[in-house]
Amino acid sequence: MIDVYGMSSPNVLKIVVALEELGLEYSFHHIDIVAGEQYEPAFVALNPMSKVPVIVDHQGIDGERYTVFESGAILIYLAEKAGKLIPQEPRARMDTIQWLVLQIANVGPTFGQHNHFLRFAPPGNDYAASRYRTLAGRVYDTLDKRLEVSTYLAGEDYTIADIATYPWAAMYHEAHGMRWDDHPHLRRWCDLIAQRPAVIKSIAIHDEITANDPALRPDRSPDGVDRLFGRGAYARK
Ligand SMILES: N[C@@H](CCC(=O)N[C@@H](CS)C(=O)NCC(=O)O)C(=O)O
Repeated sequence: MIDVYGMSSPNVLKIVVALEELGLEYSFHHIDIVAGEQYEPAFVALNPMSKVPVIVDHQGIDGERYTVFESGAILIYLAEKAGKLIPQEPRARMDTIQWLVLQIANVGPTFGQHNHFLRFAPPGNDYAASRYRTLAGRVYDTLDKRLEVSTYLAGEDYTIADIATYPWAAMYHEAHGMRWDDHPHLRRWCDLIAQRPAVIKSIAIHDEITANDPALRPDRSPDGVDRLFGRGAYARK
């Protein structure tokens, strides 16, 4: 059994998709990041960065309990455990790792910042908003160019690189003010992945996670939101 700690988030959806694709048994636990549950000692013991997702595999490495944080590391762990979704052939394996790392280093951080300045920042951040829109556009363009010449990100096989990237591209492309006409190959790939039974099931599970996420409740604490975003009294002096 694998315990998954998470919330409504593309980084968490990645893990649900991988678990569903691999048919691994898991149990989901909400972490309320507005209430600050990520800073409780029991959670910090699982992830020193105080972020979700985290998994605890009770039959992990050597059969012992094993904890993994960082969504990219979790995807590698699950794929290695099951012997699927990461090719063994050296070239295909390295291609998978490169595109997975591109997601972790570029897609997540850049889309996350673009989202923040587009939806959550107070007015008066034109420089940052424009910078992250430009950088996000560059990432979408890069994915589109790759998918013009390759069925999936790492080649002809569906891998953890696709699982890592799909939730971000599918959830945010339109919300980020991008136009599908500019990214037809990305759209073809999104449509292809959206048909996978494990993805359909995972999105339904994620919709339920979203509906029950305490961090999204209308009565959530404004102070907790300030702490999450590092602003107001929580801004570092
Ligand atoms: N690089 C991390 C990013 C994880 C992340 O940013 N998690 C957010 C939710 S999507 C979080 O836990 N935020 C709480 C906080 O920063 O206090 C990963 O890929 O796992």
